[in-house]
Amino acid sequence: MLVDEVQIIVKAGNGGNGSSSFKRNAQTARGGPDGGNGGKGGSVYVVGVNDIDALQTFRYAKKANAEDGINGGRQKLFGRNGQDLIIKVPFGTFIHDLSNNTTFEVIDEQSKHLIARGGKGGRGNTEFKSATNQAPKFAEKGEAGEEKRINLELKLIADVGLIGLPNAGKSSLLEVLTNAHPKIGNYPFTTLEPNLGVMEGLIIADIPGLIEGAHSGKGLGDKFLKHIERTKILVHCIDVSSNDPYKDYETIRLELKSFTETLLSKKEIILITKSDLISTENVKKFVSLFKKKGKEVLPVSIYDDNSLKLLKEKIRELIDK
Ligand SMILES: Nc1nc2c(ncn2[C@@H]2O[C@H](COP(=O)(O)OP(=O)(O)OP(=O)(O)O)[C@@H](O)[C@H]2O)c(=O)[nH]1
Ligand SMILES: [Mg+2]
Repeated sequence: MLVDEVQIIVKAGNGGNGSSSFKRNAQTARGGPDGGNGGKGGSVYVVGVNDIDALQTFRYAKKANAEDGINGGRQKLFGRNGQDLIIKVPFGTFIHDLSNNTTFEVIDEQSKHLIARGGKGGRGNTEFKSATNQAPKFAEKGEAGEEKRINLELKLIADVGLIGLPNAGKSSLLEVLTNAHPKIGNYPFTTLEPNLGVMEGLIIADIPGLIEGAHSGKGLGDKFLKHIERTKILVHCIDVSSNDPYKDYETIRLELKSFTETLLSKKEIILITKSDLISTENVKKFVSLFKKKGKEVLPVSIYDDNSLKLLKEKIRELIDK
């Protein structure tokens, strides 16, 4: 199951306490202060990774801690710093910090984003020695690490989104156009979560089938529409065996609109899929039916390489436009 939204609490490590101690050994009965400093607490960072499943880590675990710094010790022993915690999130994840209501997006693997700062280590009493106080007993406590509640929400970054009613042939197209091997089946809702594939450097997302009322949660609901919100173009698949293909088209368009108007304004390619199932004559009828409504459609079949070639060209053309 794709985990595409989680809310978690992250806690940076506390700083270690400074130590308060005095040199004592056989030679020195009353030596000076020798308490070491505490180590710094580990901080919590987020980095982007190329793995849409990276949020799985938080399917059950809702808390993530970086390590505390170690306390300072006698003989000026410095406490070790706590280890940082690096949280990996897929590219396209929005990090919303609920404590200060800020949001940013993780788009690459270049940068490490600080989420919660580790506490500073406390200074040991050695550091407080001065001309006027040769034997300070005071040592600092380590500072507490920051704690934050954050929401991680993935919105896939794909160039092309495949949409349509269930069973329209979306996943089959993803398979023949890209390197992906999605589950394909002759029944509705074969696809239960988005699949991604790469076609000549373009990322194509195949999402579960949409039905009337999807925007308000019907079927697999609006859960996946957010994943096509940021695509450059939509490829709308309409099954050639439908009784009323234009109505199918309008049903989906209405769902897109109800989810967010921006989906409607995206460039689109309308496909009549599985064109091998009917005669060329009838395919032409479909094409002219859409033409009358002012829409251009492209008939495709996974068994017709030429149609796939035309589709690839069309995708390129729209992306480059
Ligand atoms: N004859 C023929 N069958 C096709 C073609 N494309 C897909 N199919 C069949 O149509 C059925 C549905 O295909 P899928 O690719 O799973 O459809 P989908 O739109 O991803 O379906 P959901 O994930 O359920 O929304 C499968 O049995 C495919 O083998 C095609 O071009 N020609
Ligand atoms: Mg599918």
